[in-house]
Amino acid sequence: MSILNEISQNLQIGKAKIVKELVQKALDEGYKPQEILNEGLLPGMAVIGEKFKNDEIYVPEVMIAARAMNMGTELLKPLLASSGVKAAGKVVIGTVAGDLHDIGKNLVKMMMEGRGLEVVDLGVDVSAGRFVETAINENARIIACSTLLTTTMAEMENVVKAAEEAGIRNKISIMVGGAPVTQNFCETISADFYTADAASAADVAAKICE
Ligand code: B1M
Repeated sequence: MSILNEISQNLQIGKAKIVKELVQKALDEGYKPQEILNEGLLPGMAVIGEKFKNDEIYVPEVMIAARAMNMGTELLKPLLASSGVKAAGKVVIGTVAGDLHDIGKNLVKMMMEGRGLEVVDLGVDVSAGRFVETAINENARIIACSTLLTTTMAEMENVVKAAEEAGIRNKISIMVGGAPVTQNFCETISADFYTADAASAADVAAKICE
């Protein structure tokens, strides 16, 4: 079995410590951080997602796998810096109110930091008001909202409205993303940018801050 496969398998059974060791081993063997993420960690999480959907596993198993995923990505964090031009600017990021998923959001944060952006991470279950208040206090250029639940997508529109009400809409770019979000949805709620994955989100954010 290839080491990337081993990472995926161990992630699926929630062996966080082994995942961390294998990620380190893969790095030592010369695998690129992006390769470890895209061909080891993410496919493991995709299997978990499929099993969860089909009621083959339940919340505790998913949480254990998520912890293993986070331990693996933590190790890759300093290495995922892009070779592109460094951008300077501040981003306020969070998962919207009602949603506790943070793996995708953490990846976006990681990639943005890799592009030289300063990222203020508000965590999960973040209200529209808190996104906007923090953006004002931190003088941020971008608000980045993530969501994984169809039921909380509407919260993104509240962020756009809160930015309008606070009078900062023309000074701030609002980025949206997460599994149920689409370009069409982004346009419907009058957000500025939708990206499908963390690396593209970092590319767009870096461009905004150039
Ligand atoms: Co949840 N969950 N979950 N869950 N969970 C999903 C999302 C679900 C699709 C599973 C399913 O049924 N198939 C489903 C949502 C269905 C829907 O809305 N239609 C679901 C559900 C129903 C729930 C609960 C309601 C379950 C319950 O309690 N009965 C509950 C909700 C809790 C809440 O939030 N209030 C719940 C709970 C959980 C756990 C806590 C157990 C755990 C989260 C742990 C954690 O995040 N720390 C969890 C997990 C892990 C998942 C799945 C299995 C995996 C999500 C994940 O981390 N994927 C997920 C199934 C799936 O996605 N297939 C599922 C890996 C991650 C890297 O991908 O976050 O999509 P993702 O990020 C991507 C892109 O979307 C993008 O970049 C990343 C890749 O580069 N991206 C952005 C993300 N944010 C972005 C922002 C951007 C740009 C790109 O710009 C700002």
